[in-house]
Amino acid sequence: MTGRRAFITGVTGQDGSYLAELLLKKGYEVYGLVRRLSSPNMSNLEAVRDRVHILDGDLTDQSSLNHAVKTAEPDEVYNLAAQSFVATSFAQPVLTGEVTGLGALRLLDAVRTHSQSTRFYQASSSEMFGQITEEPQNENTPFHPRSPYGVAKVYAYWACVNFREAYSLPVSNGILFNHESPRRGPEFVTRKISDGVARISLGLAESITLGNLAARRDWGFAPDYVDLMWRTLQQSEPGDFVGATGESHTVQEFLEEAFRVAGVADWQARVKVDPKFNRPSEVYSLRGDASKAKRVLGWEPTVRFKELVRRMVEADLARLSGGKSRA
Ligand code: NDP
Ligand code: GDR
Repeated sequence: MTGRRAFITGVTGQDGSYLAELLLKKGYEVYGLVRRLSSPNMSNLEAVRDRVHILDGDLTDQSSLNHAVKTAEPDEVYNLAAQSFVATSFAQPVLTGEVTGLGALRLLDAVRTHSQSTRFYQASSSEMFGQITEEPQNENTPFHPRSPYGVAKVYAYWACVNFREAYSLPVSNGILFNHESPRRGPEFVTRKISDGVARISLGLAESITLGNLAARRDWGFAPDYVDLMWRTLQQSEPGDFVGATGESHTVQEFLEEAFRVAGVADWQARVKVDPKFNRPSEVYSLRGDASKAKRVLGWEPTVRFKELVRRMVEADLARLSGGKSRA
């Protein structure tokens, strides 16, 4: 496929960078929204930086979004930008609402005004399920968000459904469960563990300090999930899709596996627990049912739990020993 144009917000993030690479491989012209930072961080985009058209803008600034949509004239928009760290959303709830919630509405409005045939993908989240009422969770499971982040994502989700219903716009939600990679931000628990365990293994750190080890998540591999995003927008009818592996593990299981991969014995002696990492209201357990994505999109995750842990720990070991890391 050639000649198609895609506009990605959050292009410097974990998913945005993998998605940019995937779409470039498929022949798309790729535009990415980047907000001004005093110290720009384009490290995730390293491999494709010179092939992505960077547009300045911010999800809190309507005029920059209008301008970006007019400039890119996209066939497909992927709204991946967000204040995406759940813990920070408790400390900065209004900012999180502005960016993660209203930001999606601003972008929808820019598309409605300037580019009505554009297909729109919203990065919705399993955090919307929050305090779960059934397991596994699917597209019909009720939402009960447990953080300002989850609340903002529910707002954005319904804004998308509303624009689809009110204006017949081709807007879709991917309700994605946790997905990780060597490009995962260092505060998220999987990367904090892979980096911490690699440091311990190389003699650069003594221990790692975490919060709730009993939390359970359905962890997949980010490149699989950006493929789901693309498949979602190839459908002639818009819709909402859960993306998940269907398997869940505890933070402790992730830890044990990471220490095993790094060849460090006696993990209990290396792990401290500090309640400062606990959240005011926790999401204890999530596990997704992606059978609709399999049936309609032909999507299936290719990387399972142990392989994911291995890839992340090995990447951090390589990076910390001076090798390549962020594949
Ligand atoms: P990241 O945190 O890695 O990336 C977030 C991106 O948003 C970064 O590029 C960041 O830019 C950008 N951003 C933040 N604030 C603004 C703003 N005000 N204006 C414009 N851009 C902004 O997230 P992921 O790649 O992990 O996730 C992508 C999306 O998917 C997010 O919306 C996330 O909430 C959602 N999601 C993620 C899941 C996961 O497990 N990874 C699961 C379900 C949903 P900068 O580099 O400047 O900080
Ligand atoms: P999550 O990811 O909140 O699921 O959101 P995170 O990795 O931050 O937490 C997962 C679980 O681990 C527990 N935990 C810790 N978490 C962090 N960050 N640090 C710790 O030290 C720690 N110890 C235990 C947490 O309490 C939690 O239960 C991610 C983000 O990518 C969202 O943007 C996305 O929407 C969801 O995944 C699906």
